[in-house]
Amino acid sequence: MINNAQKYTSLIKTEAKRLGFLSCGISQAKFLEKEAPRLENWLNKNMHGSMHYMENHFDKRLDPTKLVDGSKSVISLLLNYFPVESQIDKTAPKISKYAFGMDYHFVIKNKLKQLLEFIKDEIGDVYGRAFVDSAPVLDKVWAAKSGLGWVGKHSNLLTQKVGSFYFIAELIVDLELEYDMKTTDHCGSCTACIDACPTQAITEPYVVDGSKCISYFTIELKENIPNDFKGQFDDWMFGCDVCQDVCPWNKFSKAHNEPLFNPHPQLLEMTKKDWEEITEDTFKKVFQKSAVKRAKYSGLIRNINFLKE
Ligand code: B12
Ligand code: SF4
Ligand code: SF4
Repeated sequence: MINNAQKYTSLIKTEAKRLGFLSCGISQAKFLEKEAPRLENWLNKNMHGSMHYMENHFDKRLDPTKLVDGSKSVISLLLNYFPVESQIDKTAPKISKYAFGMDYHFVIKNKLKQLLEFIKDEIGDVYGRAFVDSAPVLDKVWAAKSGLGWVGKHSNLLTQKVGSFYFIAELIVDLELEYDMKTTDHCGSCTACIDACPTQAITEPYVVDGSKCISYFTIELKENIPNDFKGQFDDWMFGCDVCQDVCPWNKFSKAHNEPLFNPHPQLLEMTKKDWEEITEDTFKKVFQKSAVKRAKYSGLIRNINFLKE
C-alpha cells in the first residue's frame, strides 16, 4: 500500500518534470551538522571577500526550519542551462554560459511558483517558500543530500549523466514527503578543475576561495580588480566556466530546452572589437533581461578594460 508521503512525492516529481526541471530530489528539513564547521571555516578565512551577505543569517543558512516556520521537507530542483551555441569570435572576451539568456532568477521563480501552486491545489493547505540562489540556503548541499549529484572538487554539484551546467533551486515546505538517498562521489583521483583554475582559487579539493575566483571579481566585486590578478583571467569578462569546461563529466552535458535561456543573437556575434567599443545603448539592448545586468554597464567596461594588456 502506498502512503500519502509516497503519493505526494510522486505527484510533485512528475509535475517538476512537466515544468521542465531536469530533476527533483527531496530531503528532510533539518540542521546541517557537518556543514556548520565548514561554512564557519570558510567565513573565518575570508573566502567570501566582499560578499558580506554570506556572513548574514548563519543559523538560518544551516537550518531550513529556522528559515521557514514548521518546514519538514526541502524539495531540490535542477534546471539545465547548457547551451549548444558559443561566442563566434574566439578572441572576444568571454561570458559564462549561465548568463547567455534571460536572468535565471526570473525563469526559475516562475516555475517554482507554479510548482507550489500545484502542490496547494493537489494536496491542500501546504505552507512553503520558493528559493533560488539569493536566499540563505546551501543549495548544493541540499541537492546532494537529495541524490541529485555530488559536490565535486570544484565545489559545484555534478552528475555522471549530465555534468554540472544547471542551476539549483528549492521549495521548502511543511509537508512530510519521501526522502532520497545521497549518491556517491565520482571525482576519484581527477584534479582537472584544480589544475586548470586560472587564479588557483580551488585552494584544496572541495574548497573554493571565493575571493580569488574570476566569477567573484567580474560579477560580485564592486571596487577595482586587484592588479595582482592581471593577465590571469583567460579572457573572462563575466563569470568563468574553466573548472566546469575541463571536467570530464561535462562531456555528457545535454543542450537545455528552455527558450528563455537562448541568447540575444547579437551576443554571440559580437567581436572582440565590438566588445571593446560597446555603448551603453547596445549593453541595454543585448542584456535587457540578462543576469549580466548585475555587473552594470560600468562593471562590464571595468572587466573588459582589465583584460587589455
Ligand atoms: C557565494 C556563491 C558564489 C561565490 C563563491 C563560490 C562558492 N563556491 O561558494 C562565487 C561568486 C565565487 C561563485 C561562483 C560561481 N557560482 Co556561485 N553561488 C554562490 C551562492 C550564492 C552561495 C554558495 C555558498 O553557500 N558558498 C559558501 C561556501 C562555504 O560553500 P561551498 O563553496 O559550497 O563550500 C562547501 C565545501 O567547501 C564543503 N567543504 C569544505 N571543506 C570540505 C572538505 C571535504 C572533504 C568536503 C567533501 C567538502 C568540504 O563545505 C562547504 C559548505 O557546504 C550559491 C547559491 C546558494 N544559495 O547556494 C551560488 C551557486 C553555488 N553558484 C553557482 C554557479 C553556477 C557559479 C559559477 C559556476 C558561475 C560562473 N560560471 O561564473 C561559479 C563557480 C565557481 C566555483 N567553482 O564555485 C550555482 C552552482 C550550480 C551547481 N551546479 O553546483 C549556485 C548553486 C547558484 C544556483 N542557485 O544555481 N558563486
Ligand atoms: S570559476 Fe574559474 S576562477 Fe572560479 S574556481 Fe572555477 S576555474 Fe577557478
Ligand atoms: S574536474 Fe575532476 S576533480 Fe574536478 S569536479 Fe570534475 S571530476 Fe571532480
